[in-house]
Amino acid sequence: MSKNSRQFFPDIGPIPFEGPGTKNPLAFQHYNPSELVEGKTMKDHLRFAVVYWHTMRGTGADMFGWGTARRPWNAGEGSVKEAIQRARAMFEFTSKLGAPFYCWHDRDVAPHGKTLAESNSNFDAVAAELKQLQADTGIRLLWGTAQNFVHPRYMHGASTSCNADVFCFAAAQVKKAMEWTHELKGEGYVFWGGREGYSTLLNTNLKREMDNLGRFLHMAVDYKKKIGFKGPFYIEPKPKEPTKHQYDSDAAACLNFLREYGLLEHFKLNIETNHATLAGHTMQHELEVAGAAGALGSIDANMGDVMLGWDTDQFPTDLYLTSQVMLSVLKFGGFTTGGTNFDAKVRRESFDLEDLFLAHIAGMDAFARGLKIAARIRADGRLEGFVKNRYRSWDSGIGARIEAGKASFADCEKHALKLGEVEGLESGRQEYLEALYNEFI
Ligand code: XLS
Ligand code: NI
Ligand code: NI
Repeated sequence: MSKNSRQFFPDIGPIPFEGPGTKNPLAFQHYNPSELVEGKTMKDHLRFAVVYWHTMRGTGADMFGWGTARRPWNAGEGSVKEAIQRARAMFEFTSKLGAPFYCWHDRDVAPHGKTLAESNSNFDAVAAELKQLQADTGIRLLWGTAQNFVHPRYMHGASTSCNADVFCFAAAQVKKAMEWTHELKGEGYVFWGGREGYSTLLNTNLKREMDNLGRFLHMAVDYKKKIGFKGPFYIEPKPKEPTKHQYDSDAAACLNFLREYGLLEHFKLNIETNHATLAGHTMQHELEVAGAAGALGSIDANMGDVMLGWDTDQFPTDLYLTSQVMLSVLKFGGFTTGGTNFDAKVRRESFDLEDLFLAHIAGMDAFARGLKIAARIRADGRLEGFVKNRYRSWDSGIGARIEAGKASFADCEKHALKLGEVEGLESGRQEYLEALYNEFI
C-alpha cells in the first residue's frame, strides 16, 4: 500500500494463523500457508483467490430489497476516481487476508462508459492502478473475464445473440479483457456464458447460436496466439440463471461442445459448486468428469442451499464438500494454473465490513481442513485400496485382454460360456465406506 493511501479496514490487521481452538474470530484455525501437506505448502495447494464482483461490488441487494452492505468504497458515483479507490480497498483486503490471488470481470473493475471507447479508457485507467497494486503487494491475477451479461445490449445473448452487432461488442470486450489479463500476468482467462442460452426455443435458432459461440471462441484462441498469452482458457459450466438453458450447462456438455467445435486442446474447465448442484450434480461429480478428460483447470469455491433453487453463492463451510473437492483435486495432480476462487458472497444480513473477513476466513479454514482430511484419507489408503480391489478382475485374464483392446465379442462369449455363471460379485459396501469417510471428518 502506498503510504498516503486511505485505509478501508483500519481496525483489522493481517489475519494470523493461530491454530485450532483459538477464540480469535479474525485468525485462521487451519489455514497455515507454510504448512506442508503431501510435501507442498497449503498456500501452493489451495491458491486462494478473492473475487472483485461479490467482495467489492456486492451490495446485499435482492429482488425485494435495496442493498444492505456497508461499503465505504461504494459511494455510488460510478466514476473512475471511485473505482481506483475501490481497487485500493480490494488490495488492502486481499493482503490482510493473505490470499495470493484475485479475479475480475472488466466491468467490476471500471465503470461502463457511454461508448465502447469510453469503457475501454475507463478500464485502462483502473487496470493501470491494478498493475501498480499487484507490484506493491505481490498479489497476482488468477484469471480475468469479460462481463458480457449486465448491459441491456446482451439481453438476447453476447456471442449467441440474434444480432451480429452485439457479437462484435462482445468480441471487443473479450479482446480488451484478454489484453489486460495478459498485461497483468493473469494465470488464465475465463468464459462464463452468462447470457449464452435461451429463454424460449420459439424464437431461437439453437444451431446457429451454438455455431456462433464456437466461432467466437476460435477468434479468442486466434487472438490469444496473436498477443502471446500463454495461460489456459477456462469454460465455467452453469445450466441456467439467468437464462432458462445455458449452452455451457455442465462439464460433460462443455467437453462435448469443445470437442465438436475443435476447441478441446485450448480449454480446461472452471468448476463451481453451486453451478454443479443447479445442474443436478454434485461438485465432486463435475470435478471427476473434468478430471477424467484431463480438463480440470480451476474451481469457483462456494456452495448453495439445498432448500433454494438458485445460485446463492454462499461461502463454502461444509467439510464433506471441501474434503471431497480436495480429494479430486489431489487425485488429478493438484492445481497448476488454477486455484480456489471464492466466487461467494456474504448474506444480505451479514452487512458489516468485518463479515467480509469472517466469511473468507470460514471458507479458507474449511478448505484447509478439507485438504488435511483428503491427505489423511489418501495416507490411510483404505478407500483407495477398496476401489482398486473392486476392479481387480480387469487387472488380469479376460479383463486385461479387453482393456488392452485384444478381445472381441466372440472372445467374451467363449469366456461366458465356459463360466456358466458369474460367481465373483461382491458387496459395494456403501454404508461401510460412508462410515469410513466419517472417521476422518
Ligand atoms: C455466475 C458466475 C460468474 C463467473 C464469472 O454465476 O459464477 O461469477 O464466475 O463470470
Ligand atoms: Ni463463478
Ligand atoms: Ni455462480
